[in-house]
Amino acid sequence: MKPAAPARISPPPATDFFGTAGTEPSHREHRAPKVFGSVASVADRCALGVPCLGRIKHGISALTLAFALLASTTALPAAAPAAKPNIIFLLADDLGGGDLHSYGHPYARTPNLDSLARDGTRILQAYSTGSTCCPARTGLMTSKFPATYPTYPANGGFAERITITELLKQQGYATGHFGKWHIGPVQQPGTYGLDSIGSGEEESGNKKRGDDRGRDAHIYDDAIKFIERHRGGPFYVNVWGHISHHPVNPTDALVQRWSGLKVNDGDFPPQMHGKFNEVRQAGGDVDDAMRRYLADVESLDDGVGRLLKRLDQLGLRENTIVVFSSDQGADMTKAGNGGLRFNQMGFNGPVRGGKHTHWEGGVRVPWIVRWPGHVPAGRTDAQSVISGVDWLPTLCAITGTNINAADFDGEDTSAAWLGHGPHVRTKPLLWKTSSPGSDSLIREGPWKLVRPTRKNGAELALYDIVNDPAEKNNLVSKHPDIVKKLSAKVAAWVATLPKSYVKTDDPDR
Ligand SMILES: [Ca+2]
Repeated sequence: MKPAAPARISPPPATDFFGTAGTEPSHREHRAPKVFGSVASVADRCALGVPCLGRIKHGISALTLAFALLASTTALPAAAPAAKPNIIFLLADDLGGGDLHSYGHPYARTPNLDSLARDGTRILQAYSTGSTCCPARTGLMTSKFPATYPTYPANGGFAERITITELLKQQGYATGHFGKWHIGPVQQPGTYGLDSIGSGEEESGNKKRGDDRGRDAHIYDDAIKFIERHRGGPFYVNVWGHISHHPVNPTDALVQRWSGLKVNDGDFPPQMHGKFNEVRQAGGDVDDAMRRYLADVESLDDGVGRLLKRLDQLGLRENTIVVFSSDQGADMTKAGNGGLRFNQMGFNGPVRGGKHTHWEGGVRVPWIVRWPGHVPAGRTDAQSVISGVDWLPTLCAITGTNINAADFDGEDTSAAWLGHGPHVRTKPLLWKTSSPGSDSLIREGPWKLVRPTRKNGAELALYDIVNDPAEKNNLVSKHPDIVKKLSAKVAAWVATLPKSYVKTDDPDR
């Protein structure tokens, strides 16, 4: 049994989730990412796992490179095709952007997720495609913005749109999905090209809450078994847990690990003080609420640790891409219809808003990618702006899966993953909930424009996210030219969207 947490834990590493985000370069500083089977340079092909004459370092002379190329084609037998990398996607549910120790939480214990960050790269400006569960997962699976679907995908599925799992299935991948679903009415093997689908919503609730390993432990059990079955690879697996979605109610044994914790408001920025005050004013106990929340998160980290350990035991560490993220920002204590949710202590960092909002606190998410020997270890990328819609095209580039880029809303960000340089977007990020009258938003370069509808009476807003991630300063009057340009872009996008949406009773829409 782990010792109880001390009242105060040593300060976390430098908090740079939002604090040091740099400006996006004004031009593309890196070469276009290369893919399997393309005319990639030797260095790029090494980086992507293609066999080559050792890892060729930067700075190699042209003559040496030419010799190496000549040798590889004339003096040596043809190399066997490279083993395509396995892919494991660990997705938390409603986990805040500041909820990990490595993202600056003053108390959280997340050593296994922190090890992923230490052994891989964190991309700090990572976005969800929606501020709730299904819209966020829709962007990840299909590389289409959720507002492009006339029927809410949780109800109607992805219709004719292709998914990343179908594409990888066609490439010979074994495909699995374990945990939360929320992406369609049919959840059985074969859906979206998935060979194996584990327990979903119906298994997620009270049935599994008695497990002293945490409510997601069974999901990690199933994912580990899938990995064992397909250890010969290649495999792709979604491990989509329920932590830290409401209700947060871990077992007493888990909470006991945090018995010494007392919350000091000063350890958090003012954004969290509002949550604390709401709970206190309603007669709640912030210390108790925080202990329960952190116990829930710690049990997620335990599950990640078990999976990573098994990966090592199976000898799969080197050829497996592991990505960790959250579907959107942490929930607010007042969200939903059930009154105040004392235990929703998720921390979004020093920004505004949370789940159900399009403030940075609602759509900015952690993004960690580990791929030993390919993705730089211990690196923080503060400049690239990436999104859930980029998941599909990025993996297609890495696995040599041909797609027509114009069919998708995202773009290939593999160069940023591989450390070739910051990703510079050619397509803007766009948000809108599936309602004709809802606000629409765009992120392009450092700018985020909020275009309100007449209905809600909200104001047109322009924020410089790089310098003002907390969205405090509305710059509409200062930059009318940018407002005009971005307003036109987002209006043109809205004009392409469905004029009406099939109604859904999903409270999470
Ligand atoms: Ca969620």
